[in-house]
Amino acid sequence: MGILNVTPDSFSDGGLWDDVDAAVAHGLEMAALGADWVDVGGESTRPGAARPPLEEELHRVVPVVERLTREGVAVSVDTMRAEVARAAVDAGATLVNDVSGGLAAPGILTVVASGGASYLAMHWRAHSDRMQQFASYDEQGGVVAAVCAELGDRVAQIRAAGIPDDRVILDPGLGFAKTAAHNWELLRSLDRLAALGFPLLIGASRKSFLGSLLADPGGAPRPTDDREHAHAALVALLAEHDLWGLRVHDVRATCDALAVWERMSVDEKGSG
Ligand code: PMM
Repeated sequence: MGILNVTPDSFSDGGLWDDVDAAVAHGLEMAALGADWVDVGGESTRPGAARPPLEEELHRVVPVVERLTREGVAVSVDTMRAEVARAAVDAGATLVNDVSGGLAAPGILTVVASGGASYLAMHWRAHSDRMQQFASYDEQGGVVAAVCAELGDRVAQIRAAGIPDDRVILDPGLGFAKTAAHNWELLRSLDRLAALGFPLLIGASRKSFLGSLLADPGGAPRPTDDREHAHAALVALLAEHDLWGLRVHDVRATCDALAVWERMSVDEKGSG
């Protein structure tokens, strides 16, 4: 899944694609490079981000969804708002990527149920301006147990809204109310997340836990646009987990890493 943030302030690609033509061209490029989905988002969720007004989010997202869909690209919409999900589905999006898993606007579940789209529910605890205050999991038996339990609660709400299980994908939400240590622990525990019984998507691309891993000797994190090699290494390590998807900025680097993994898992006679 290629990331297309049509925002002025996302942490990695903010401001790059806020013109519709540039955004559509980038979406088409990611699809041509091998992205099965292009994920169009009009709200930055980097830590500390303020929310855009509804009208602004609609204005950013809908024309891009419409144009990419018309070009035959499978589009998901990255939104927490029911109104944006509705408009994007009407414009052709077939997947709603809700980082709040329905907590920010419960009405989004009804929109998804009635619109026939699939639903990607991420683990989330609070909006970005205060989410890091909620990065504590000790009382719930640790981050993995808490994320599994809280995603399980989301699944109950999703089912109650009438979205069938075969249209649901789950995501542990790396970096959302999580420290770097929490993210690594979740990545080491994908089998426990998979035991929830739903396909999984992971979004690790260029996130700050990679920046802190690669910090310079003075402790300054590696800049956002220089974390791709580490991400590609992570992709190759994650490949064995049969994930539903990876949400990434660099589609080519991701596909290259997956090609290496795939070739390594085939023996010399060409069988798996
Ligand atoms: N991360 C971001 C935004 N949307 N959606 C899902 N499902 N999973 C994620 O990990 C995720 C997301 C923040 O990253 P960005 O600013 O690069 O889009």
